[in-house]
Amino acid sequence: MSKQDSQTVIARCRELAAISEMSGGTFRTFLSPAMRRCYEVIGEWMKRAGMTVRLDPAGNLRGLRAGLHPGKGVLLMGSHLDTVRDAGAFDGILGVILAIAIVENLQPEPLPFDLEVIGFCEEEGVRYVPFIGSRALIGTLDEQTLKRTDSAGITMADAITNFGLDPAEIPKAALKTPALGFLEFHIEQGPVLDAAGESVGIVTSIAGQNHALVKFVGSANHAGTTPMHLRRDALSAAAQWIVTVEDSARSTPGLVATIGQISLQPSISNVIPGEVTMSLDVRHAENQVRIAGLNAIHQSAKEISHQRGLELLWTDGLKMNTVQMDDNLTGILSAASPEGTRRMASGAGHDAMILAPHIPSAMLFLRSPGGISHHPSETVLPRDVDLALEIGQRFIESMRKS
Ligand code: HGY
Ligand code: MN
Ligand code: MN
Repeated sequence: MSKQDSQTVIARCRELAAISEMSGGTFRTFLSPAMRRCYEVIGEWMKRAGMTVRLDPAGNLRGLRAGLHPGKGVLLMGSHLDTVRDAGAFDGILGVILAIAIVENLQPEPLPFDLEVIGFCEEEGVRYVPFIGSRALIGTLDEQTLKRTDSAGITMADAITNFGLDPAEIPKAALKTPALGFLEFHIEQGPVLDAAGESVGIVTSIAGQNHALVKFVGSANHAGTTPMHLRRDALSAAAQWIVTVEDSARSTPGLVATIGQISLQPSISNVIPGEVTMSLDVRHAENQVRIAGLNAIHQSAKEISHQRGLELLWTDGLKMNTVQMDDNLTGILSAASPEGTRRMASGAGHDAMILAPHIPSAMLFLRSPGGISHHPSETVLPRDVDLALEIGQRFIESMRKS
């Protein structure tokens, strides 16, 4: 069997990047037609690597290489298949394609334990909520979440049914065999490795994050006849708040705060905006600092809405504390990596943060040239992918012996 190398891995990621629900860019969401095509293509590669393939009831694509002693547990590798809008070709999918190549490159004799490669169905949360697939794997995808609707008003349960799966079967997506561990390869998505001229980094922890939906409610009115002192302009309030959000984050080392989405009503050029709704994403490696930053940002929204006589509607969303990777598994990964490989925290969220509290988890970052991600110019270097393939082989051989 020919050895899979970086050329195959990168070509496969770029092939999948063209399987998209937007023209001229990469965009793949939960159980979309593009995702179905992605399952078919990756499923073939999994079969070629000697794995049996199934789609679990939550829409996770799962390739299994049976071991000699199934009772010995299962080693998991993988990452997510979905993307943000106008994404790069490597976020998430690289972790799945690398894992398949590592399996394909293994010696033919079976491992003592099962090896499963998982392509998680939705991590970004663009269509519904983040971490659907990894939450289904650990059995925490609840009924409430299945009732969430997408922008077309379709519930998650209906999306699953429309795709040809059965939401009632979702508990069967949960892991049955004890897991020896979970290893996720992922691009760093930041500037650290590139600035240091290093290929790979070993992840120590994944930063916690809080999301919120923030709405300023004022009064729409005539743009020509309403004097400035009589206005309750929701967009001016939002603009003032957005600058305070940035100031808060800039003044706290390591705190990041992002307003990625904004919509206003009625959004007509000669009408004063009556309502503005924004998304808020706040993260930090330390929980207390993140919470303190979030509270300060919330307080500033209250003050601005009060000063301007507006109403503030604040809806908390995702709340996740910082998650530590497993010491033992990270030690095995470190021993499989070049001497002196950097250890680093992750500012980005990953499926490993859902699994880590339940399954010993480790992550290896690959350099992001230019530190760019969630953007079409996201890329990887062949030599870094070749090194990751070698590290993955050594990691599995160590697990074989342990
Ligand atoms: O938002 C994140 O950190 C990840 O890309 N979902
Ligand atoms: Mn992402
Ligand atoms: Mn990702």
